[in-house]
Amino acid sequence: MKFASHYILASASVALSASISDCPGYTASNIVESDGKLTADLSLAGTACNIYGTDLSDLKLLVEYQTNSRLHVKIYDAGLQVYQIQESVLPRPSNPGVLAPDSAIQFKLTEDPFSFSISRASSNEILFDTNGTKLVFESQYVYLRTRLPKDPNLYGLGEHSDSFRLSTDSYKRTFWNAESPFIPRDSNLYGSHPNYLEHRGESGSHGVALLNANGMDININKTDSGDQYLEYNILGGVLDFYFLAGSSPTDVSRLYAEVAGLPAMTSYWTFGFQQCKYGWPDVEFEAEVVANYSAANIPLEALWADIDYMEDRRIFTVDPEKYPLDKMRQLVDDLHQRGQKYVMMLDPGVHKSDTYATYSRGVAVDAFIKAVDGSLYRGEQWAGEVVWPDWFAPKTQDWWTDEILRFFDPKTGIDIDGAWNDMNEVSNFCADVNCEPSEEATKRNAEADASYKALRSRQDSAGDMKGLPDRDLFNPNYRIDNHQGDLSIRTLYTNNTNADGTVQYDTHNIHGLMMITATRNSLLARRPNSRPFVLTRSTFTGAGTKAAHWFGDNDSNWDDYRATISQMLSFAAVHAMPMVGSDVCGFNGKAQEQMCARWVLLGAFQPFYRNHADISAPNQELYLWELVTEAAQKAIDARYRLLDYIYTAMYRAASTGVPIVNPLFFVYPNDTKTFGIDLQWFYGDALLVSPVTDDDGTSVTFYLPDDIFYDFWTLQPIQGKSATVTVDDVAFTDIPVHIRGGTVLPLRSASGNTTELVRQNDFTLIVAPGIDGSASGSLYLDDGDSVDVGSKYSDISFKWDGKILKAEGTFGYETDVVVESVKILGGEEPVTKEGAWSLNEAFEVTVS
Ligand SMILES: *[C@@H]1O[C@H](CO)[C@@H](O)[C@H](O)[C@H]1NC(C)=O
Ligand SMILES: *[C@@H]1O[C@H](CO)[C@@H](O)[C@H](O)[C@H]1NC(C)=O
Ligand SMILES: *[C@@H]1O[C@H](CO)[C@@H](O)[C@H](O)[C@H]1NC(C)=O
Ligand SMILES: *[C@@H]1O[C@H](CO)[C@@H](O)[C@H](O)[C@H]1NC(C)=O
Ligand SMILES: *[C@@H]1O[C@H](CO)[C@@H](O)[C@H](O)[C@H]1NC(C)=O
Ligand SMILES: *[C@@H]1O[C@H](CO)[C@@H](O)[C@H](O)[C@H]1NC(C)=O
Ligand SMILES: CC(=O)N[C@H]1CO[C@H](CO)[C@@H](O)[C@@H]1O
Repeated sequence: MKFASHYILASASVALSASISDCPGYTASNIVESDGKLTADLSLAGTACNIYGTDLSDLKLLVEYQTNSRLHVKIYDAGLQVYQIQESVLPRPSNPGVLAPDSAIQFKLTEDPFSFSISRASSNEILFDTNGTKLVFESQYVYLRTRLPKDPNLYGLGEHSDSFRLSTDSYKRTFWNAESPFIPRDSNLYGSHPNYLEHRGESGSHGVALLNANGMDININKTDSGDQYLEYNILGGVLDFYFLAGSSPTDVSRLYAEVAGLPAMTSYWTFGFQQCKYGWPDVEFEAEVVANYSAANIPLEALWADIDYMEDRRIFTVDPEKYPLDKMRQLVDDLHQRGQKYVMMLDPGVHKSDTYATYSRGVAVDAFIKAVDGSLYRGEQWAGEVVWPDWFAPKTQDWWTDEILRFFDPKTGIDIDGAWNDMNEVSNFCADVNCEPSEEATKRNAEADASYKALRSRQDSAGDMKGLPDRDLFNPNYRIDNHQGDLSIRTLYTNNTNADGTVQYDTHNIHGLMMITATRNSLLARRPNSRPFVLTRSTFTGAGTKAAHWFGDNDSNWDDYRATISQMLSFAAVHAMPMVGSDVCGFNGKAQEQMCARWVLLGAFQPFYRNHADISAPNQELYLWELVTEAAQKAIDARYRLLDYIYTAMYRAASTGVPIVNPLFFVYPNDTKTFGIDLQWFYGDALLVSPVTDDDGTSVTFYLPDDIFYDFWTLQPIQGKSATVTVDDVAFTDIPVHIRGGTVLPLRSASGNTTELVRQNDFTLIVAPGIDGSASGSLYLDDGDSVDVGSKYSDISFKWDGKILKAEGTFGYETDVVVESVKILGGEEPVTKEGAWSLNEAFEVTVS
């Protein structure tokens, strides 16, 4: 969904006489060290510089050795007034506590001026070091800088559309969730994940996660004398750091998931191919899309409904003419009968109209955000004049669940299989303070907010961590580089107060996370034993525990096709959000046939796989072109045969935090040539995908590490030589994919037109021996949908030693599906052994 018109308020830039280097810093005292813990007081070391706010004179330092590989460092105000992210929104990891000497990373304090460093215990290598610049901790500005080695390999700090390995020269990452049509480069986008992974090759990887929701700029740059640094410039909140010591990049992902929360396990069907379009005219047209997919022999797993279905763009309504309820129910029934799914959009903006029941019921329980005088805070969204849920208000969740239960009631309403939360940054079509929600909208709803005079005011009491009083919440002196302009442009006013006394200035970036949390809870209320499926545009640290994410309103061009790879890698490998993907073929603009064919193949090897386009873009359903149809049949066939392989990777991500897809350096951490690669990736950890990436190109030059690989399509071996390989004449219906030697790939022997049918097919095990002749892999099986599968799952490991393939593990999921063949790669031709090995117990296959 997009809103493309731009106009930005000119804002006065603040003339500064002082500079950060004039600030006095802090002095540490009263240092207390006990088992696995250190605390200290930090006092302002001189005259306040008050550069962008008021310097806080008394801070506290808390250092906790939480596990052998996780160190928590928190710097916060002694008065406990400064905003801290509510535990209810972002639960913190538990702290088992270890003794400091047992930790793989060590904290070192310098008292005056206060600074600290983090080093790796095994090598004393410094990972993070604030020496040389002074901490600034003000009411509306927090500043901290760490030195870094020359030209470091840094990844993460999403959401952005820049290279995966971040630029280290004059690079600014801004964090302020915003409507971002065309996903601009070098800009803040829809989500905020201020954590990074740094990879240092043979000496290891580590992670630095900052839990802070305030707007910020993180600068990665060099001083005039060439010293590399990374610095935080934050509009408020506390410095709440988790330092993660990994031995490998994969370890860092795993450790980060302990902090942000393990990703939600999604249902098997969510890996199917899905189709959406903003601007489908009516329900008959949708039914035709479904029929045309069947007729074209392109499997369609789920159909999506954008805002077209609503009456006057109001959530929880259907357009009585174009999308009447009875026909919608028929459509969903038909889909369900064929094993297909239906997902519908739910935006946060609620049309403000007394004749609209959803709104009235929300008003009755005080579910909406209020303005300074206690009246409802109004803005403009698809429905016209709208109000927004205050997710902090005590009854908002119940109201939201009630609306969802009513509208999506399987007996009387639309029995959806998932929900899509869009515009939840929050996006407001009202640009600025001079905007009145559109006249037409206001006319329709011209009535006073008489019942809203209960003034909502911030609580200023000490100790509640709800935000310091007396700040300029509208125009802070430090300006982050928000591409929309001032903080409140095209979103909620940052000076609005939430029901719990916190302010939007501090909580803006978590609105989307709160909405998807509420939606997920509501979906669980309607189907208590089905894994809820929520797709969100806006994200924050921890969003992977609730939802899937697509990369927003990109463009139907080759640049955005390429950008999907680094976007996917950042989310899946660094931000603990495995279920991600782009709008296949692009959202804005006209999709060109050859590009769409390539994109369908690319998307088939990314976790979330959906075609979607804007209302102003021509239709781009895959069956509309012959070439794309052929590409789609090939792509989806491969994807579906690999479905259990990727579902197993999803299970690993959800149960341990290891990434579902891998950058090359995750698999080859000592190979420096892999560190900058973001046009290739591993789907799971065994399949290397190397798409054609040049505009309209038919050849691709890609990197093969020093290892043995096997062409996924022909099964022929190819020895990698730490060098690039060029393949010419790659048809628009082809994508180079290689199996990494040393792996066992469980493949369904045949695909199916829905994932339900795929699940009924037997398996082929592809054994791809490594250089030493051995191989291993695994297969996770369950019913594909239950929230709690209990002991009814199988987790089978495969080990090939050159002669015997052993399958062992847990066999709790009963199935008639068997392994019908084992294929050993490596020779001129694969050696195939046929059989019918049950997946309900351990087995061995000898192949000679
Ligand atoms: C901090 O940096 C200064 C100047 O580079 C150096 O002299 C000093 O030893 C450093 N202190 C620590 C604790 O590293
Ligand atoms: C990076 O540092 C250079 C040299 O000090 C400076 O000119 C430039 O503005 C800095 N870039 C950013 C994004 O701060
Ligand atoms: C990378 O190098 C380190 C240090 O030399 C070594 O311990 C590690 O096993 C190597 N990793 C791989 C995957 O080769
Ligand atoms: C479905 O296919 C028919 C026959 O090719 C075509 O006339 C119709 O426009 C298609 N409908 C949609 C919604 O794509
Ligand atoms: C899938 O194929 C089966 C028969 O092969 C057919 O009965 C069914 O309608 C098809 N389903 C879809 C969604 O095309
Ligand atoms: C926020 O600031 C704007 C602009 O100064 C003002 O119009 C509005 O009343 C303020 N709202 C609150 C809730 O303080
Ligand atoms: C990020 C990016 O490449 N955005 C592009 C999206 O498409 C528009 C229109 O073609 C370009 O102007 C943007 O640069």
